[in-house]
Amino acid sequence: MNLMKEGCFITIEGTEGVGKSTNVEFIRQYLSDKGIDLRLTREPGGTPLAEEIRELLLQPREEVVSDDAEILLVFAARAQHINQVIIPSLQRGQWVLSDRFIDATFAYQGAGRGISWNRIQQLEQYVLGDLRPDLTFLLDLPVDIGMERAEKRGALDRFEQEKHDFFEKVRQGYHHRLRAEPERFALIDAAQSLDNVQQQIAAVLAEKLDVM
Ligand code: Z5A
Repeated sequence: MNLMKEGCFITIEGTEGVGKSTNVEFIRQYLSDKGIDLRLTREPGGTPLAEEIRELLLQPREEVVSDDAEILLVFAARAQHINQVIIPSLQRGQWVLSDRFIDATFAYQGAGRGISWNRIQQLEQYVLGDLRPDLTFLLDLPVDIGMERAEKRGALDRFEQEKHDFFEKVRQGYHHRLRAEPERFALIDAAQSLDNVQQQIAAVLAEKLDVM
């Protein structure tokens, strides 16, 4: 795939309840105030077909979902999302902000479920080609606090029903990604007050806008 992109591709990641949705809205507002044309999207999802796959993935069910089926559904949704939304938007010069992307797969399916990173890299190469985020916010929070915040929201989806140990592995998976590519990540301590979190996010975005 020949990726001639004009816009900037930002992703936001973290374990559950870290405040991604809350801060996606903050980033949208911040960039809109700076006159940036932004396409907001999410994974799994972002197109009608990919949103249907999201439903399949999140729905609690009695049948055991194999790790291979899970990761292939994640990448099927992603292939659709990349082709229909992310690449066309970037090529038009829009910025794209995705609530989760490829790092979530290394964290959840890799560190969490135990699928080898080598296997995930093969799928990454096949589905993403040269596409990678330009900037990734990693909101980091002790697992217990995130689980508490998520539980307050009501019914838990298939991932949210996982236990503490699973999310601990996911959190470590994200830190592994951060250590491998520190220049792409902005690590934000999500246990701080929302004001402090958003001040840090704004500072990172201001720097990004400065160099563009
Ligand atoms: N998944 C996967 O396995 N593999 C993949 O490749 C991808 C995804 C892409 C759905 O993701 C699931 O898909 C996800 C992994 C899997 N499952 N899990 N877990 P999702 O992003 O839709 O689901 P989520 O992680 O549960 O995100 P969320 O529900 O949208 O939570 P959030 O966006 O991080 O948090 P929030 O709703 O913004 O905030 C939670 C609460 O905390 C809320 O009441 C806020 O007001 C409050 N909050 C936020 N910030 C603060 C601060 N700083 N202080 C105090 N309170 C705060």
